[in-house]
Amino acid sequence: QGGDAPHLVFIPSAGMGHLLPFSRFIAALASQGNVDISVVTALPMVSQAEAEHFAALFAAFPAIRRIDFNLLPLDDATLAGTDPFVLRWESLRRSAHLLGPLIAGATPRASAVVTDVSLASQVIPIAKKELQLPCHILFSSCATMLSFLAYFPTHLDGANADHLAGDVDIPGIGRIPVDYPPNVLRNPDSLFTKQFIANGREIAEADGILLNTFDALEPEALAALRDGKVVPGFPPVFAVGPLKSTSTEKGAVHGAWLDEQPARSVVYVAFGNRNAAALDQIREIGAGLEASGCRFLWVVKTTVVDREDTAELNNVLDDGFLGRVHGRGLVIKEWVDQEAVLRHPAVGLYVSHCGWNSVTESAACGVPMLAWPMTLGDQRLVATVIRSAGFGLWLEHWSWDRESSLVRAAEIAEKVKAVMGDEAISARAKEVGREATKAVAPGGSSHRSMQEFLATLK
Ligand code: BUP
Repeated sequence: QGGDAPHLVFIPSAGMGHLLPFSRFIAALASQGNVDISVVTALPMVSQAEAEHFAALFAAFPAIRRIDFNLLPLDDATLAGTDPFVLRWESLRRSAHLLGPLIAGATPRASAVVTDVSLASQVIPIAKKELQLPCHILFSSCATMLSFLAYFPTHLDGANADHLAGDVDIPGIGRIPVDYPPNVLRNPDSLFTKQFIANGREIAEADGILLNTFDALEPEALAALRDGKVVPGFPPVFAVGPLKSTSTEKGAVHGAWLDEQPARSVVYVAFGNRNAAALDQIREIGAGLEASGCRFLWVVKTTVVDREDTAELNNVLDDGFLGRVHGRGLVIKEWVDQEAVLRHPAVGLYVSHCGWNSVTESAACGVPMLAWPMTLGDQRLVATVIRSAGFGLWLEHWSWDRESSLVRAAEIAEKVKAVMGDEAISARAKEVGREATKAVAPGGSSHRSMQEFLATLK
């Protein structure tokens, strides 16, 4: 670029759910031109999927600069057993002081920093005080979750508490039952809780928050944030979604098989990148899909980090399952091009773990959802968005906790059939899909938000 083009330095974090909005936003900016882009890259990446994904992005956009970031070793025995992605966030956070000099040395001089929310409390002061640069957050979840994150410290201060212990009343949003936010927040000693509170305290100091959502999907939460009801004086919120997947995103689609299936007849079942299910629950899901009589495309995952996933499908599923469903059900383990799958006219339902990116993809493609969130992260709060927007069903008692009871095959079959046959949900999903398309088209709410964000860089 050069000349007067602003130079944005992006600081993504770990986990595909966090990386994808970055690469999609970066690709959108790079394609429209007139912005210089650098990406801080912490190496090595945690998962194979991440490593391949970023290599493809840099290959597709050679003008994007890569700023290698060598993390300090994380020698801390107290962290043994921590989720590998949360551990990586901690590693980034503890090395964050090295970012100041790295970004200061960037040429041309950086005009603004865009960081992942998991690093907010470390990076905002570095960008603003040390580097005198505006600092934006690219938030990887929904506006509802952003409201919770931003308000939670105020709630704790009022309750004189250091962890989640009851319902949380968010001004402008309403009452959030205690079992909706990330379950781990009940533990004051968990690393995630400490990071979450620190980031929540700092986030209002950011210069802007970029969100992969759109006005018609979360009207109340966006209005509450923008009106300063959640946190007075909250920074501008730019809802720029749904962010489009990029040409660099590769994966299986099984298009030939999908092409042979009738319109809206296939149930797509996938529980995200980091949600390994227990074997007995996997078998109930299989039996449920079989009993539903529906066609299905099911992505099975048995480990948290993909490099370690060596289990053979035959050992995971019931004896004879693959033979019995042959032709009407596909069971795969590989990385799929999820948006291409959801966009296929044969797909009529997405049974999902409710990762936010996945929900925005389903919304964009007008595909109804059967929400089956975990209690670990933002997924139950995300499920509330599907419910309020009306394009899916969430059965709150469906759990993934190893200690709670299994969701049995018969109930899975019944609900899959029910949502597949629900015309109101299907019509609403199509409407949400149309609203998504309108939002990103010229003159749409997300398109305008993007222009407003770019105007702040001038
Ligand atoms: Br798995 C898988 N192909 O095979 P979320 C995921 N994805 O394209 P997550 C694929 O990864 P958290 C696959 O489309 C979505 O954009 C999917 O992000 C894509 O959930 C992304 O949905 C996954 O936000 O993250 O990764 O479980 O647990 O943080 O919600």
